Amino acid sequence: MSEANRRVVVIANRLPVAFDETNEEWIASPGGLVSALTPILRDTRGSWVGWSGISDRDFPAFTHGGIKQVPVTLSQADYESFYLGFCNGTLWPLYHDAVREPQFHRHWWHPYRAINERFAVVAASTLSPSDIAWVQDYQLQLVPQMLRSLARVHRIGFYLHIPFPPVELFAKMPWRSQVLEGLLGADVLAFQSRSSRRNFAHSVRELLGASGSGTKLHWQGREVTLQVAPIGIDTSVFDRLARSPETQETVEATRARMGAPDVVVLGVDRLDYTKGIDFRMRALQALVERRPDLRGNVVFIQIAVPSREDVDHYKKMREDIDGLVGRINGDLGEVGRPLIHYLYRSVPMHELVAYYRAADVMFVTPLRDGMNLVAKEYVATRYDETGALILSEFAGAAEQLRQAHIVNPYDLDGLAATLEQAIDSSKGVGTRMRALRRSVKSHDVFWWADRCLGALEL
Ligand code: ADQ
Repeated sequence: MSEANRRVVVIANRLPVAFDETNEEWIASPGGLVSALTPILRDTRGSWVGWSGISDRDFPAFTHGGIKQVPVTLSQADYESFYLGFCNGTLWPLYHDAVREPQFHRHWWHPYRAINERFAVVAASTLSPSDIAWVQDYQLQLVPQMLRSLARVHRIGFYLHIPFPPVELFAKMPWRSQVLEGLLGADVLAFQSRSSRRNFAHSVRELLGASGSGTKLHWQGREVTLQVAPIGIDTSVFDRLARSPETQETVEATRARMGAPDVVVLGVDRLDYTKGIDFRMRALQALVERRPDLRGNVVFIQIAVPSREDVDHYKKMREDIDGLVGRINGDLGEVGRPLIHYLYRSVPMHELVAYYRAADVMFVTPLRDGMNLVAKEYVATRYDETGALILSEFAGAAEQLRQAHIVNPYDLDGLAATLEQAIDSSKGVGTRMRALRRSVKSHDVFWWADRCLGALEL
């Protein structure tokens, strides 16, 4: 079979479509990953295996957007133990530097294994020997090895969207060997950053005794390639929306509604304890306390998308942020002019772009992040090369966006000083933003997909 004909089968926790139960129809879930993979899957007659997002409901395979969609069924109990439990109560905190205590429960691990097996069985039923199987992310780390024993395929790839932790942390997990062996079923394992690849190679050498370098491991008579492939965004979508007259009107109206402040600082995140939202708010508070002249002239907008609200750590986080916003506004706001404008909701993309355009300073302070696409989206909207990006050194994006104001989010004084500097420098056209834009454009999501699938010999 010629290379151009090789089918790509993506295996991910979620399908790229969501089921609308009111109208009983499938709706495409927008996003850079989906826009990059859709043409490839369509051209190769590929398919996508994933959960529908609706528990306790079986859906037959169907075609949407020219792609065969193969749903995997999860019950409510599966969702709780597999997704909320092992994925987001164990793996998520462990892989993010254990900034919250990871919970190790056997009654979460067993469903994790069983559901990985379910995904592998469904995927195997749609795979042929010349296909590329491309498994996505931490929810499905056992699938590569399971697929290897269930199906004959051309190549198996795995992409980790979140960081891989240092061996000292990873080693705490009681099921560390099973997870590593699961991943090593892949021919190519790709990571967001050099540090994640390095951590993985160390873990495999130390905990399983595998041999090899940081880029090629030898395991059970096979060679496993370790790749660094930082994910990007579809920059053209952000650029087009940023330049539209409607966006400009929204920007002006938004700034006017806030009392035409001199400087707008913005944070945009899923409400997650890894994103450092509380740290950035405290830094803002410290700066405004030290510089009373900024009161009334600087505003901070925080937009937080609700996320994993059924997990305890997330409930607590929401209460903490609510309290912090109230306290800071109580201390430093004026009637009609709060220092912090806080929206707890998802906003449509055109509105998000208007906020990016309204922001003189983008404040991105994760305590640990695989990549952080928000930083790249902000840069992609700054077509006039204005604006300043503050970026945590612990985001994968910091390996690429060296021209940002790089910060340690734990260092409150440093954060406040950098915020002050960014506020002062944000109005002019900057060589920093020019360099950032070059990097974001040249390493977009299409570059990323080519790099990953190229290594899998598409
Ligand atoms: P996330 O942790 O979700 O992704 P991020 O990369 O920043 O983090 O992506 C968030 C996405 O959600 C962005 O596209 C952003 O525009 C959108 N978003 C955020 N707040 C929003 C709001 N209020 N309304 C609407 N949209 C909002 C995981 C990893 C990251 C990695 C990505 C991709 O944790 O490290 O970069 O996957 O691999």
